[in-house]
Amino acid sequence: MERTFIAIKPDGVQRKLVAEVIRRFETKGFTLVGLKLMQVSRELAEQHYDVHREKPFFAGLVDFIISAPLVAMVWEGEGVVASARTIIGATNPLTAAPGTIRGDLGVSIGRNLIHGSDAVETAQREIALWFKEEELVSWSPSLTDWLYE
Ligand code: IDP
Repeated sequence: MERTFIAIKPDGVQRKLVAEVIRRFETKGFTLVGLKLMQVSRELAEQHYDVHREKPFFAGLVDFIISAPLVAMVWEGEGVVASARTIIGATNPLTAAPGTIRGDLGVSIGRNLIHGSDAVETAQREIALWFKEEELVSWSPSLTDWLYE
């Protein structure tokens, strides 16, 4: 089964949108296998956004990510990496489609509420960066036969 890394960024936590975000992944049919509220270190934030190190928004992004608690999660399911990106919506909430998390709940690219891995390989790297193996729980929800043919 595929897994992806999802983070509810500090703006999502401050705006009390944790339950709203989790609801969207749960009701879709994905399985939560890891969850923690974290005050992120600068080192972890910089490692996570390493590909953006040279971008003009990098410093502000890292400062924002470490400014308040964040919720880190791992979700599992068939095709969950790409599907989670669809559920999350485009990077800029102003142009993100209605029905997506960013499209429904945000207005600013620098406060776009949520992170989701952009590819299967990225998900593997991010899960290993954010979670220890023993923090992830492998389990089969009893609903599985009603979700998958
Ligand atoms: P993604 O989160 O949709 O995958 P990326 O292009 O990987 O988007 O950018 C990572 C994060 O960096 C975005 O979610 C957003 O928080 C921030 N970001 C991207 N572009 C800008 C920008 O132009 N201004 C401010 N922040 C940005």
